[in-house]
Amino acid sequence: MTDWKRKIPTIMTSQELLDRAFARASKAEVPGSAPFDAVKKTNIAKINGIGDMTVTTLLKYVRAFPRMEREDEFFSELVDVVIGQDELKKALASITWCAEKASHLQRMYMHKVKKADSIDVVAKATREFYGRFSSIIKQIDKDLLFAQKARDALKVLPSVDPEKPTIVIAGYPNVGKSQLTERISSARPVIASYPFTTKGIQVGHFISGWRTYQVVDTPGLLDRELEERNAIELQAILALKYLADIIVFMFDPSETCGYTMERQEALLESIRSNFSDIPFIEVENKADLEWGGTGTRPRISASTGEGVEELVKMIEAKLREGRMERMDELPH
Ligand SMILES: Nc1nc2c(ncn2[C@@H]2O[C@H](COP(=O)(O)OP(=O)(O)OP(=O)(O)O)[C@@H](O)[C@H]2O)c(=O)[nH]1
Ligand SMILES: [Mg+2]
Repeated sequence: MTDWKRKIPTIMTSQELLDRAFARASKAEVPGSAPFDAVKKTNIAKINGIGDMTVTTLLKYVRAFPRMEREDEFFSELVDVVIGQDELKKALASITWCAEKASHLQRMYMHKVKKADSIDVVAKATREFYGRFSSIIKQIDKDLLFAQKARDALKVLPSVDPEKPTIVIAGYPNVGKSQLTERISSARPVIASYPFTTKGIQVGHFISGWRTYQVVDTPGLLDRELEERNAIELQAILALKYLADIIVFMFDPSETCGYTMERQEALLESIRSNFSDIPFIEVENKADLEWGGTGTRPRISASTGEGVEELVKMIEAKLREGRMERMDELPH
């Protein structure tokens, strides 16, 4: 993951860009050999100042965004779900178009002022430049707003290291995924007694021996068709698809999460069939409550910590097993 996240500057609105450039230009004053010459040179300085400052800023914005072609699949799909890749591309293309157009106006009016033979012509050309320049910058206002929203969304996307062994915690909403993530890793996700508390992917780590594991907390998934999934759920699906070396599927047999075990089992089945090549560990959480656990799966309480240490050991063993199998597949 590159460090562009910290590099995308705050994106100004059209009005802010214009106000800043015009304010700077209003202070321009260039001496000349005669009063007319000074007026000309001052107006040229204004036009160039406004043009240069704005064009540089616009191009800086465009360059600051990551090029999706260069990013890994997980990241580029995540950006698509959270922001919309096509919309982002369109917004950046409009901003580039505007920068070119602004630069063209700058050159054109600079020449007009240079060639002017009276103060009136200089004043008229400068006024015209201000008008046309404002109008094209205003045309990209919605693109700038979109870019600003995209910037904010990009900033909170998780940094994942594709090299690290990764445990993805999945399950129905409100079953305790975040509570478990917090208990076993450095992540500090929000935990709350309502569904869809977690709205994006959260990444934490834990170290065991010489190994660092990545733990990914995902938004809750409902048992429904992929096409019906919303942007929040799709992030969980992407984590399963691209990141998981192992999936910890969590049940809440107390059903205090608000969903029946039947529906939770149905979700497990559909996830299993979609990700059949990834090892699963099924656990039943909230064992500290009055609870209809099946007795066939490890029982834990993410709240009290009961059974969690054993679960972590089981995860590590299963990851080790998977690594051995992959090594066996290598040519000897
Ligand atoms: N009694 C009990 N409550 C728990 C346990 N684990 C989690 N909870 C509670 O269950 C609720 C949901 O916990 P979260 O960790 O936010 O659940 P989640 O699965 O991350 O939920 P979403 O992010 O909404 O999908 C919270 O009120 C937790 O305090 C547990 O082991 N026992
Ligand atoms: Mg959560």
